[in-house]
Amino acid sequence: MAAGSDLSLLKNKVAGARSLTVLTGAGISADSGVPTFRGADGLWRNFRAEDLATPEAFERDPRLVWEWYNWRRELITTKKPNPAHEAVVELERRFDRFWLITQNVDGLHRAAGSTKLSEIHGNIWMTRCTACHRISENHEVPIPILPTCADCRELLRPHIVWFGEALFAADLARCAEALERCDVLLVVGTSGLVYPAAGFASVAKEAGAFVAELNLEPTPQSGLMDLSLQGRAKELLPLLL
Ligand code: BJW
Ligand code: ZN
Repeated sequence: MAAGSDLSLLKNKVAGARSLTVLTGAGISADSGVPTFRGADGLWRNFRAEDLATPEAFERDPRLVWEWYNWRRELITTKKPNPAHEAVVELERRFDRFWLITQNVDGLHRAAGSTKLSEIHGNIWMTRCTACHRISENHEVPIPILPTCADCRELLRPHIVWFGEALFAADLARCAEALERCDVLLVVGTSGLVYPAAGFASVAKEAGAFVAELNLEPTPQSGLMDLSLQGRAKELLPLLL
């Protein structure tokens, strides 16, 4: 658990901020029972990213990739937002200038009530047409394999940013603005290994923000943080309110 003095320092920084940005990763949803990617029980322990989470994998075997996403949908549909997601909603309510950047595709931030957010790696409850690029919400569990577009009948893919794919330019622009203008950046439950999100803490710090990490364990990014709190997101985040 975090040292009390660090906690009260961060609480003061948050209370004194005019603009707050929060960056979240799989660790915030771990407290809801959603598996992370790189931990001891992480998804990449049992599945190879290159077989499932790349455009090449989908081209090679769309059925296999959709089966994996159906399995993830089944798992996530049973999960609910936890007190950490709820604390983020409360932070959004308290700040006029607030932005949430999440790498999570599970939709739990939206389910909790967050509205000012960029889901930079997409959303597992959305599909995108491989031909006409139409994006649609779809909550079917399981989704019938192979799903096709209601408009043009071509193959649908998950609306997810896979390895080697560029993030959406509009999301990146929105994130850059939120990182450059914030007084405080909270980095919650991410290993800080996947770019471009792994570079976001440096962007905010170089722009003058106070940058704090909330994570179960130290990460490769801990050294650049102004403060690193160790503990569960669902316990730490509510303490900042
Ligand atoms: C807790 C907790 C609790 C646990 N409380 N904390 C070499 C090869 C190929 C690619 C690259 C390469 N080198 C660099 C790249 C680029 C690549 C990259 O960064 N790779 C690195 C891994 C090396 N990045 C990309 O490819 C990105 N695109 C890109 O760069 O495009 C460039 C481009 C420009 C122009 C044209 C074309 C291209 C895209 C990255 C997309 C990432 N997508 C994924 C998977 C999607 C599949 C899916 O989910 O369905 O997104 S990867 C996966 O990692 C997922 C996550 O969002 C992302 C980040 O993971 P996260 O959230 O940090 O989770 P974990 O598991 O790593 O960490 C959990 C943390 O929580 C841990 O620290 C725990 O301690 C903590 N924790 N319980 C608090 N209770
Ligand atoms: Zn279409």
